[in-house]
Amino acid sequence: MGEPAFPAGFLWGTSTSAHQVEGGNENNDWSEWEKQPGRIRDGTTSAEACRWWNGSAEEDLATAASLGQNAHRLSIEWSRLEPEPGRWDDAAFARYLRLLAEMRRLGISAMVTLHHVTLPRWVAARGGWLARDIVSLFARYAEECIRRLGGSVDHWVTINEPASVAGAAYVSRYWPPALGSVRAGLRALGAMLEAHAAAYGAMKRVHPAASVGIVLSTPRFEPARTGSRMDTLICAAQDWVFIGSLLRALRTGTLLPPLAGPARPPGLRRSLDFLGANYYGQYAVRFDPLLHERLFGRHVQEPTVRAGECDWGQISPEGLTRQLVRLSAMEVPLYVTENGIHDAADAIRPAFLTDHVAAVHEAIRRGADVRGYFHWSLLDNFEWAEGWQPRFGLIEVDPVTQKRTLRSSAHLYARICGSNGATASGRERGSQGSP
Ligand code: IFM
Repeated sequence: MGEPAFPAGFLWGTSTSAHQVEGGNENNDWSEWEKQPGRIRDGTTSAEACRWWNGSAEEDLATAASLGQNAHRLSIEWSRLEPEPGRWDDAAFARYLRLLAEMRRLGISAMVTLHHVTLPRWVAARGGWLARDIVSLFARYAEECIRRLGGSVDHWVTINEPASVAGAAYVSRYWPPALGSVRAGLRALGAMLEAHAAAYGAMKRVHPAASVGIVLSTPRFEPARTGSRMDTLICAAQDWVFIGSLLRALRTGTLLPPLAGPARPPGLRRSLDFLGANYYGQYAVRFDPLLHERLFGRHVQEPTVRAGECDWGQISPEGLTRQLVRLSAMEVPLYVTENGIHDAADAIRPAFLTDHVAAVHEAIRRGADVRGYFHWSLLDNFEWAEGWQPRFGLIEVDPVTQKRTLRSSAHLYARICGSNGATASGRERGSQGSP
């Protein structure tokens, strides 16, 4: 197999999130939302999801370990841990502790996200990310989590994809609370950055050596028409609102327009020990004077895969390399915390997987300090407003029977993990795409 292609100790894993896999979450904003007619495109609900809360997590992670994965990124469910303001649920903490202990036994490093899309109902009732006291509530929750689970977690993520949540839930009406207001979205985004900083500070006070970061969605935006000044301008504006302004805020501690909130949220400057990048593809942005809620930019690329309103962009491994090189300016270790494609037939995924791992390798070659790659997802799960139709898993799941079937890509990824990436790096690409 030759020299390992990636740095020693590289994390090879997969990602999931609590609401998407646990099942039986009845106390968060999505549990109510997904039951309302028309909210979920295929009419499904998360229901039992993948039954991770009731024991399947350990079995699925044992499969992951047997496939050579040495890391997993999961999220914990705030509504289970703090079902009412200030009341901590010991049994829920114990459940996560059992899971984390099993991961350690299996040799799987744990990256744990505190907030991945859902909010407890009681937080949502106060206004969610617009609630007056959301920053202190989130910091208190983060502090309790690190106190109780800190010894079992290798990396903490405060918030997953703040800009996606602000966009889908506050600017659009695609996720709850469906406010449909650009202003609310920008306030929610500012609040998430403020809450991240407060959580970071609270966690470091408990465990100064803890590794705490944030995960951003980092699609690539490109002007649709070369030479069009308007496309170029709007493209830069979308990139700024979705990615650039967040990077800048995290680096300098200052919220610049259009982000709303205090100009310098306490503790925001350099409040990250690592940065996670979720990357699915590239958007071609075309000026459209009527599309104000999308900053006058329509995405006109031919999507490789689309589900309903959700378009993960055009496949572009090169875009991942470029984003990782760009993110290096943050001067912290980087992780690809999500990357994947919904492809029930597993026809596109093998080449997608190999090419994106190779793209990470190329970024490292160009100087990016990338320490791990987490494929989205280990197994099919509940894809929010799109329901169960998009299938992102290396493992196929029948949500009714709960039967698991390994897709070819699961075996391909096992070879990548087992060779520390050599089978997908530039040097040994002979079998590219073949399962
Ligand atoms: O399933 C989602 C995940 O929850 C957040 N990032 C994108 C994934 C695929 O859409």
